[in-house]
Amino acid sequence: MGVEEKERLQLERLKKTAQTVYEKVPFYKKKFEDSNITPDQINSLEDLKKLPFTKKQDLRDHYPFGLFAVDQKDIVRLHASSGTSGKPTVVGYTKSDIELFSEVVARAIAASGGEPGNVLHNAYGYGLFTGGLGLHYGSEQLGMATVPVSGGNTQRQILLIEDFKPQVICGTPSYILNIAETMEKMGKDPRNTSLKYGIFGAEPWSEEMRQTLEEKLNIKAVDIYGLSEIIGPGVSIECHEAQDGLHIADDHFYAEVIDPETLQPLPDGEYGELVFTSLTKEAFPIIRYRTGDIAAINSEPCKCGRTSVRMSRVKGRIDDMLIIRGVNVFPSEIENCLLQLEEIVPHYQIQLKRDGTMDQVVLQVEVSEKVFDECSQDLSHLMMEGLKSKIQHTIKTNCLVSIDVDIQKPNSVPRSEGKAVRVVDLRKEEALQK
Ligand code: DLL
Repeated sequence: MGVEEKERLQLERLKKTAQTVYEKVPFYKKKFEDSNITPDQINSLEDLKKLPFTKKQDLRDHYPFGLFAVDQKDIVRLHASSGTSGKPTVVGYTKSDIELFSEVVARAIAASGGEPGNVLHNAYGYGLFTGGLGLHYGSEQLGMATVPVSGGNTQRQILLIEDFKPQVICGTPSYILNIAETMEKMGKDPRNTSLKYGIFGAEPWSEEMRQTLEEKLNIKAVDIYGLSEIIGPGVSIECHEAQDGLHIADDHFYAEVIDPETLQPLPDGEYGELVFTSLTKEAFPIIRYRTGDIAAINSEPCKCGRTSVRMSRVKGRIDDMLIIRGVNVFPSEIENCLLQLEEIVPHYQIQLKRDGTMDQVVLQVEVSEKVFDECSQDLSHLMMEGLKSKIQHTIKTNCLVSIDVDIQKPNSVPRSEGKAVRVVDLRKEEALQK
């Protein structure tokens, strides 16, 4: 769709959404009144900036169904994301929302390289998480034979990949890496499967991790992004043609980037917090939702021909950003460094500890089997000290932070079957033990 035509459509849909939430959801009516705005004052896309933001806490405060804009009888599906603290955030879908969800995911799979008639191996978790069912409905909508394997039971996944011969695989990048490594351990070559394309997301991952997965599995891998509050997966995806930024389904989800401190919109290309407004959802329309995710947007045309606005890879969540002696760093930036070193494997965990009154950040990494054998399976060898300073040096050079490194033997860092846990805060536990 041409940009002007798209903007006309976005405005028409925005006006309707603003009107609906004002009439149907008391929370929005009050928010609009507090900001002295009525829906009829929305006359351009610029006017969106007059509308108040919505935050995760607002969803929690109205748990479970308080922000729904339709009668309970029109809801056909509920999903929820597990909150790290307290109650989960719940989202609802009408029949037409499920059609929209399927449509945007079908488009996403097509952008990734999948085609009607292909087989899709879906290793995203099925359940309250939107990943499994989201990819499932989209894949069926596109006309693919969908294998609803979900996460876990890795050896059986490998058997199904060998026997069903899927062209497309999807799952979190950390779990797909786990599958590829398990294949290697079983003496199978992961480059020799039927797979051609991978659709990986639901957690931050780095460009280096893409290269690792593409090489290990002999596929083309794209990044898919989404969050349950907006719909689930399919909010945006890279195209396999360019692999250069994620195309936002912006006829349905309008994106902004703001400075998380001043809340002012940022221009194209500048990193800040992603904010989305749904334009067509019925059950759970959402206005200016602050995602907590850090990325930049870009309105330049893409070489694939799609006219949608693109977003960069998500660097991470604001909550996961580490501040080490005043320097900000995201786990995905540390991952980038680790993947440059062939002595270690790309499984890692960052532990936050307390040493007296000082916060301590310890990076747990794992040596490769090869290095482990070379040092006679003894990690205390001098060589390990050399490796430790090499890792520290790489991180210092690339991320400008000094970090403690704890080198472990193979298979000691927990493997992921869904979203990987990259940062573990041990400070509270330590305080309790004292
Ligand atoms: O993770 C939806 C999804 C499923 C996306 C499958 C992609 C594939 P939630 O569980 O609500 O929904 O978690 C949303 O996960 O705010 C980001 O912080 C993070 N996230 C999702 N995709 C990416 C990505 C699903 N590609 C939260 N890169 C979001 C980085 C991502 N972070």
